Amino acid sequence: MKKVLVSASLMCADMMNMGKSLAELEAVGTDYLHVDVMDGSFVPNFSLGTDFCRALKSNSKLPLDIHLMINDPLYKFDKFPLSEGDIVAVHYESCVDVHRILCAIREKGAKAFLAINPATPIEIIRECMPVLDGALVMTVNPGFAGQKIFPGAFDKVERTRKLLDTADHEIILEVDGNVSFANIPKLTAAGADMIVVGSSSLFSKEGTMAENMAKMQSLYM
Ligand code: S6P
Ligand code: MG
Repeated sequence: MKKVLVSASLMCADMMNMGKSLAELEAVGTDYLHVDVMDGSFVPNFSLGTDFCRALKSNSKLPLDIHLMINDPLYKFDKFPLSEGDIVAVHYESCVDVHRILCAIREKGAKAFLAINPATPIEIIRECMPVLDGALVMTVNPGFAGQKIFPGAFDKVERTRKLLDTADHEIILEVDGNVSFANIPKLTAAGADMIVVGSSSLFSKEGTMAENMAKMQSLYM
């Protein structure tokens, strides 16, 4: 079976039963806890934050995949509890000095990922590749769960994979947004090696979490 890293989008979990969800996520073999941080300014929504991440650290062994959808992340990212192996993704569209923040994230011992919105050209990734651990290609506009993948997403993922493969070190290609059962084969075939999964797959009401995970794994291409 192809190895694909699974990052579970916690904004799609049952907020009133988070402890139970965390235990289930560990049991089914989730690789990362995806934490969507929204400030109501960079995106038109509010979501999870620093205290939530601290609570995750005390209640789960899984590493965090912190997706910062906020303005001025350079002055805010280190308010999050970070351990070796955690990921911090910052948006190109939110940073004046992208290179500086990617280096600062690495200095804290975390992995630096650069996120880009659907309308942002992939070429901006090239200059950052020497200091990148991963690229996060948004397959929906950020802000909400339950959206539909944007036309052209599969082609964009394929082009990004080709670009990342020219780097002199391994760079993970993460995709986020409507990573549904129907879209997983196309996204993994296009070169995604890390998927953010939410309401349209891992947390789908169609099955239990274990059933959904098994179905996802059978769809990797
Ligand atoms: C969107 C956010 C995402 C969503 C995830 C939800 O702004 O960054 O991480 O939570 O995409 O999954 P789904 O299957 O509902 O699109
Ligand atoms: Mg996200």
